[in-house]
Order: sequence, then structure tokens, then C-alpha cells
Amino acid sequence: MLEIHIATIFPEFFNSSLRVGNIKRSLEKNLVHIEIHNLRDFTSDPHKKVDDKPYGGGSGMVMTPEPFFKLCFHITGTETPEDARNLAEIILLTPRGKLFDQATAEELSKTKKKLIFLCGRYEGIDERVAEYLSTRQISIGDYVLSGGEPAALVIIDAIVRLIPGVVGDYESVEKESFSENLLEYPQYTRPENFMGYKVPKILLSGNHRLIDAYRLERRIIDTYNRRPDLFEKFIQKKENLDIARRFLRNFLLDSEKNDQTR
Ligand code: 6GU
Repeated sequence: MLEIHIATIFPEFFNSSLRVGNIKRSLEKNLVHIEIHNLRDFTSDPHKKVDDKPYGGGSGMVMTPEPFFKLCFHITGTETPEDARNLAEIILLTPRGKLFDQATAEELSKTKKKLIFLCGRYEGIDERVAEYLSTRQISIGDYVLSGGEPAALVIIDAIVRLIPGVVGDYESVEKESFSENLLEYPQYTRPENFMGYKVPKILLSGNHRLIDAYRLERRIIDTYNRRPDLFEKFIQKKENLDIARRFLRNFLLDSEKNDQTR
């Protein structure tokens, strides 16, 4: 069973979000165990203060190291950061971290260690937590969140759905988006005609060779338009470059034609 611990000053943040969907199912099936810890319970400060003014000056407050260290010792039953790091993957959530991706989700879903997510507020955590306690630092994207809590939730969701037995159709999980550096194709369902907006005709044809080709074309063109970074990786493979050339030639010719008629 995967053991997940969350260190936060806002335990209530996780109340509803862990009680629905895949995370709820993973808990019910005992595939995952999740514990929320209040950092304020792990301070020796008489007023339960968990932050203080930054050395060197500047605006905002910085979270003190003590609650993070004490909590990790408590969870792992250890007394030194080295021992704690050996028993747990200690993940510090920070916009200064390495960008989270599907490969990291897969790696974390397979770990034998406990996972500890350290959530700090945006202004910052004393750097000694990053340097001497955490085993890795993760960011979920180039934007600013008020704290690490939403990021922890994002990462936990991505991990939990990869555990065999959580999602009903494991095969569908295995061959999803990003494993091939292409966006997924779009889906349609009934009705065929909704307020005059129609489902692409090919999908109703019953011709699976045509349908597969249509879907691959949508994946390639949408990735080219929306995610040049992924597209660049996709065409690193020679056979993919050939496929992309074929679909994009038609697409680019079409958009040229449209430009001329506009
Ligand atoms: Cl992990 N934390 C915060 N505070 N902001 C973020 C983030 C994390 N990832 C992206 N923005």
C-alpha cells in the first residue's frame, strides 16, 4: 500500500477533495493510505507560530524549518534527516522546483517509500528544508499559487490513478497522452446533432481505418498548434517526422487556401 502524508498549515483544504473519484476509490480499496498533518502541531513555539521575518530583510514571512523537520521525523520514526530521507520520498512543493510531468508521476506511483508532501506558503520556506530535508523539489507550472496545497493535490491525483486497480480500465491509463508526446484526440458522444453543432462525419462512418487516420491527424495538428514543445519531441523520432509531414502538408495547404479566399 502506498502511504501518502501531507504537511500543511491548512488541513481543511483537503477535506472534500480526497473524498471523491479515483482518490476516494483508492482509499476504499486500501491501495492508498493518506494522512493530513497540521504543521502547527509540530512547533515548540508557545504561540504555535510557524513563520518569521526573513533574514536579510524583504517583504512577507518565511516558514521556519522546525515544524517540517519534526513532522518528517514523526512520520518516519527517525531522528536525523538522513534516516528520514532513506525511508521516505520527501517532496517540497515550490515554484522553484523541477517541473512535474507524467514521467515523475509514474516514478512516484511505483516507489516503495512513504511519500511526504511539504506544503509551504508562496512567500517561502527556510531554504534548509529544501537543502537538508527534502529529497526533491517540485513545481506544477509557471504560475504562482498562494501555497503548495493545490500542487500536492494535483500530484497525488496524477499518482493515484496510475496505481493498478484504481482506474477500472488499466490499459486506457497505460497508453494515455504524453506517453507518445501527442495530445489526445477529441471525443464526441450523442446526440449526433446538438443545436445544429454536428459530430464529424467520419466518426459515424463505421470505417475504422478512416477513423484512426482522422484521430491521428487531429492529434498531430492540435499538438502542432497548441504545444510546439511537445511537437518538437514527437518529431525527434524519424518515423514520427514522416507521419507528421504527411498530415501537416494537407493542413498547411488547407489553411493557405483559406487565407487566399478570406
Ligand atoms: Cl508547487 N507552489 C506554489 N506556491 N506555487 C506554484 C507551485 C508550487 N507550482 C507552480 N506554482
